[in-house]
Amino acid sequence: MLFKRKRGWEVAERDITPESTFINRRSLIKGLAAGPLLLASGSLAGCWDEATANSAVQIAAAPPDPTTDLYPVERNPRYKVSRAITDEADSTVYNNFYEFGSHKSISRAAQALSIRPWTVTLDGMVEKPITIGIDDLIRQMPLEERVYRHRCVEAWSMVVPWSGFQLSKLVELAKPLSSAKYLTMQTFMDPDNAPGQKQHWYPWPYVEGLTMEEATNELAFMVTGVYGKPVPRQMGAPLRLAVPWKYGFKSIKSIVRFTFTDKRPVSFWEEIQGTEYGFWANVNPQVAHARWSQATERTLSGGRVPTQLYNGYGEQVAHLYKGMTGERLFT
Ligand SMILES: Nc1nc2c(c(=O)[nH]1)N[C@H]1C(S)=C(S)[C@@H](COP(=O)(O)O)O[C@H]1N2
Ligand SMILES: [Mo]
Repeated sequence: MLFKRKRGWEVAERDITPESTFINRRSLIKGLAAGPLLLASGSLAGCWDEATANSAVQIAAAPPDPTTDLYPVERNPRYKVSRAITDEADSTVYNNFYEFGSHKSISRAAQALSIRPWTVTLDGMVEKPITIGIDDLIRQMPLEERVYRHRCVEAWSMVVPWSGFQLSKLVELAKPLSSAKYLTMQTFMDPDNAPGQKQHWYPWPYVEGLTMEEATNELAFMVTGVYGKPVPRQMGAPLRLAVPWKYGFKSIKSIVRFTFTDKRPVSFWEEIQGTEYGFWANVNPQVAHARWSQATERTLSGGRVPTQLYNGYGEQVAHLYKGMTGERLFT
């Protein structure tokens, strides 16, 4: 995510690093041995936290994921993409997860995230608030695989075989009141293990939101796995959202709380730079970001392709926005 804030003391060079730096960094990472190179790429981009994140974090041998036996799950043929699925080796080492650093090479650092025990709270405007253990939740949901496009606002994209369940199933479990208009989602808060959360100029914890109509749309998907296995930490274990018609920052990772409300939430990036990252954030190639075009996207497999309105999902979601005026639907 690229943004600019004018606070002198921050000198946030890492935050305005052009994406070309990331591209160079990735090709470097692919071409050379990983360890020393990650350090080198850190200094390349001037990212103080990358060097620390990738060298200092001691990763204890993680216990096996208790949901491993559930995968692979059956692919739902309704959700397929004409482009090839992105290699796991590419999509699992190029991530946005600011809790572990404001750059793409957080996959090692993210292994410090403890994903058990993990509870999920459903509260706010509901019949009765519920707190449920993640394994109880996952095991009672109808799991399926869906191949979705993913389009980051920074104009890179991938095609991912997510496993999980439709968000509408979790909404049914929560039993929201009819007065609820929005669903707010919140990421864990654990600065000791997620060093990015010590960067106090960010409005932690990461928060995102959808309207109830969006949350109950068939495409809104809760991710618990990917590539036929439990979802890895860097991709948002143990529970992450996928809303493929919106820019990637809406797809919040490692969720601990779902709150039903009648007030539109201000999401993490909207709070940081609302003029560039709005609430709706629907993909549209004709509406440029304040600082770059959204007409095309660089795929993680290599090459550029045209970006599609609603990221190619207009048939399922365009009706949600019909006749809405006075809203910035596409930024
Ligand atoms: N909690 C949290 N969720 C997050 C982010 C983040 O920094 N923190 N980054 C977002 C952005 S900008 C994108 S593009 C996707 C990236 O998902 P991926 O790393 O699995 O590709 O996660 C989104 N969800
Ligand atoms: Mo993103």
